[in-house]
Amino acid sequence: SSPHLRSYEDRAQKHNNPAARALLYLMAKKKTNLSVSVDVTRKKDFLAIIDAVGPYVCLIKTHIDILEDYDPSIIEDLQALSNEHEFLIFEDRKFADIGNTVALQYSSGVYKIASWAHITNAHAVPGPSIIAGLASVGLPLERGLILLAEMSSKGALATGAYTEDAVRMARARRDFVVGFIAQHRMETIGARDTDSVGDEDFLILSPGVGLDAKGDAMGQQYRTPAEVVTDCGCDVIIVGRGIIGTGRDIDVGEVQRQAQRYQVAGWEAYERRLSR
Ligand code: 5BU
Repeated sequence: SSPHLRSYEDRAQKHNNPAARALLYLMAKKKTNLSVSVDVTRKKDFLAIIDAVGPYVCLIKTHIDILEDYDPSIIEDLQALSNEHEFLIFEDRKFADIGNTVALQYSSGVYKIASWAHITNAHAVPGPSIIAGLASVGLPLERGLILLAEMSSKGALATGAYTEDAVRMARARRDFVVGFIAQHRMETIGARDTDSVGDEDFLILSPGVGLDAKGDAMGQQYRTPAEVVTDCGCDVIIVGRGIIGTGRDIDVGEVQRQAQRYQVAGWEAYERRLSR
């Protein structure tokens, strides 16, 4: 049956990719399908938020390049929090170049993303070579890749045939591609042209989740955890401003309360989906 009708625990036991297995295992153990997107520019806020939301999340999503006071010690602190609170790390890097270039961007430069991010993501636009390039670095490190099949922003071009071709690319590299950024499940796409669909288990990670706002002034669109997880069968809810707020000053107590609120909403939506 479709992965979204099975428990995270069952899926963890059967998944072939180590990063996906670890994520599904943590989701079941901590009873959370929440990923917090820590989109802040100061190291102090970044680490304080992660420490506060750590108990409620399965995955911390980063944009490491927006930190103004980045230094390599931030990664050590992030890893210590990841071990303490038991969450995985997802760098939302959205790679989009030829295989040789993305391999360098993933392994090297200032951030050395492959050395600390269990999961990262990529656009499908360059074709299969982008997966080959990233896999050459990530597979030996037991990493997982998420392909962008859809986006949450208004007017996104990743629709229709593009989304279908992204799914086909992923199916050809199920050792490394563990899921999609998408707004729906992808199993029904192109199901006729492959016989591997039956046992495939792609995680659907969905950004654009909010309990209070419907969108922002720059085209972001929000759906509720119930719409995303129960109705559309997505696996992980990604929440940024719904939890960390929009102001310059961070209220860590409020951030923690919101994280707990989204954890409960996401988990209830998952339990409702399984009981349907
Ligand atoms: P928000 O504050 O919950 O709107 O933040 C959403 C985050 O998810 C933000 O870091 C985006 O870069 C990211 N995102 C997204 O919003 N929509 C997408 O389709 C993709 C990523 Br891919």
